[in-house]
Amino acid sequence: MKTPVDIAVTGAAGQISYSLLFRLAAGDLLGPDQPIVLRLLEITPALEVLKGVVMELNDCAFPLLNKVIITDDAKVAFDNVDYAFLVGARPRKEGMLRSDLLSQNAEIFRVQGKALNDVASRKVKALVTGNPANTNAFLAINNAPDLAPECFAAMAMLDHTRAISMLAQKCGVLTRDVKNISVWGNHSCMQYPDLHHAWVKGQKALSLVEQEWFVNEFIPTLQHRGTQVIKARGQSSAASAANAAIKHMFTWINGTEEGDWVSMAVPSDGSYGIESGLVFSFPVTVTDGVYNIVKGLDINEFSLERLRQNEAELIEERQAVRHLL
Ligand code: NAX
Repeated sequence: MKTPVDIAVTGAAGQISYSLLFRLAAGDLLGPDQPIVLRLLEITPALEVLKGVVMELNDCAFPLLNKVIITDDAKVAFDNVDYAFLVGARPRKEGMLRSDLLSQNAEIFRVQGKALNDVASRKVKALVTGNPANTNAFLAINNAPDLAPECFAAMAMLDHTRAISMLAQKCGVLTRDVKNISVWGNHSCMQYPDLHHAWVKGQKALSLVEQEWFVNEFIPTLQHRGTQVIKARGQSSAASAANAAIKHMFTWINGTEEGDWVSMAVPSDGSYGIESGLVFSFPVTVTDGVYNIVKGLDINEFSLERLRQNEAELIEERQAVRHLL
């Protein structure tokens, strides 16, 4: 048997983790011959609930799950980890201003960025899911000066898989027939799901759907998909978010498929005129465990305007958390 790999998950007693942990323990990320140790971080009041989740994990008798560590100390959770799923964040409560939500979550990611900087493996892959995901990742990066910014990414994969599914349904094809979808920008209602470069069974997506559908249905439906799920389910997306987190990390480890790409929110290198350092969702390819922003795509006026709007929103979010940089 191989040496166990340590995986940290924060917000481990929450809804997304209730799906994520079981899939990790079943081998969905690292495969059927790689034992793992789960290092689970929660706030102190949630540790009792987390104990219940650990009981259930143990009750599954997963052959790959060597050990589960639970803690309320980020340095214990991140000790020498290669993979960190940063899921935990504070939900928005009624009456709470967006700026309060930003500051409270920013504080969490400031602390966790520092802890990763101090104790994680130097090649850690840290995926931020907790919202506002892009700005939280920006905070973590800026509080982890000894780690390469490329150790971090924020999750746009749920937006990406939602876009694939919606286009596949519209065209009456399977999701695997859809390639090169891009979701640009912020994981917010501003996000820009883009079909200009997408293909469906070898045909240009925009030659198969009407422009009207793309602009007035595809884009707004995806921008508000999370709200629709909450309306229907009474709770926010959980299993699909866990699936997206695994797909993001799996792709980051194993690479993108030849001729295709995925959407990941990563530190901008100035591509497409987006301010360097902002954590912005781009189409990326992954080779040898390293993501690369897809360069040189033609961006028309329509798309450029949406990229700019996302950049402006992220600059505004950054402004709200400046004091924590
Ligand atoms: P839950 O509220 O069910 O769980 C969050 C958990 O995080 C709680 O158990 C809480 O105690 C814990 N937590 C809070 N502060 C913490 C800290 N400092 N350290 C460790 N744990 C902490 O939320 P859930 O539905 O699991 O969603 C988690 C986050 O994912 C939310 O911020 C949510 O908005 C975000 N999402 C992001 C998505 C994305 O695509 N990027 C999609 C799904 C989801 O909405």
